[in-house]
Amino acid sequence: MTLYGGSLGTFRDIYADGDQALLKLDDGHDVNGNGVADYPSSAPSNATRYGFENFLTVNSPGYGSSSGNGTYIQTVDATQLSEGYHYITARAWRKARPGESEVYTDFRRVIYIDRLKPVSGFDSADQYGVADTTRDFRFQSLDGTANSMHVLLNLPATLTDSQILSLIGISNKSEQIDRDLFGYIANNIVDGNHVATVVTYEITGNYNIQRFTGIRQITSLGLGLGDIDANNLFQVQDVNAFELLYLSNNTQFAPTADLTGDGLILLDDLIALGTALQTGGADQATLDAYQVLYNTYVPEPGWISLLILGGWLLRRRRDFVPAL
Ligand SMILES: [Ca+2]
Ligand SMILES: [Ca+2]
Ligand SMILES: [Ca+2]
Ligand SMILES: [Ca+2]
Repeated sequence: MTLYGGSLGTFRDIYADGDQALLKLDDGHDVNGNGVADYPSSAPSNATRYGFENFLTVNSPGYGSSSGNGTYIQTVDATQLSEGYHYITARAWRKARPGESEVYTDFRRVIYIDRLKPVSGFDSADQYGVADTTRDFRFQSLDGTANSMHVLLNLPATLTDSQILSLIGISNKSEQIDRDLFGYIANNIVDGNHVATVVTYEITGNYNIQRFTGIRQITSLGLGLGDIDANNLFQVQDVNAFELLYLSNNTQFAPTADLTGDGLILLDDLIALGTALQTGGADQATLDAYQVLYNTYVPEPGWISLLILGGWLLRRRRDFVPAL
């Protein structure tokens, strides 16, 4: 309702009363949930209503009411809205006399929907600059809600969320490259299967911790999988270093020891290490050390199954090569 004050007192111009109000979400969305776009035509005659929706919860125009005040309410099922920012426009029209052009006023609000954790996805890990050991680990905000991202490389799998959050700092903060793309540049990347723990934040402070495994990087630092200490040699000390990692029960991690690329150091990595050392041309001392490792940790097959398979009792040859 519009009131005009003056020396003659106050009078009401009923043609200034609201006559209709409509609602629009973003660029047009079935915000009233009736299953249709209420004003789908973009024809010139419909141009000011295109993409708008009727208020269905309460739709009480001011024109013709005793007070002149209109009330419009729409209950919206927010579970049907995507994560992040949405733009609401309520448009109210004045009652127009015949032949008058439309007069309306917009009322705008920005809302933020945050029901879910912000989800990121691995994008790429390409060389950055001239050094082949410098890589740019890039991650994309898949729901478009990330406003910052931290990338922590090669953390062991057993860290708790609170332990990971305690490591968040400027040294692992990524750069925002594009609207939904973040990059983290790291030096001295060894040849191996890297793991990135990504902590994504959105503007509400809601966060998500994701672990991306098996990010294979081929670099000049180390011979790759099995060269645990990345000194460009396969040696007995690699076998010893692997054993320590294996025995840590994933409280430690090294990209050179995760032969399977699952972010864990497990028995299948220990078994695969033999092939890596053999094909990598490890010397006999190293292969002998590996044989001891294999004999120590790879369980012998059960006697019963041997009986069934072989028909006689024979201890399995404890040579790692045929088992591969
Ligand atoms: Ca609708
Ligand atoms: Ca969210
Ligand atoms: Ca080595
Ligand atoms: Ca593994």
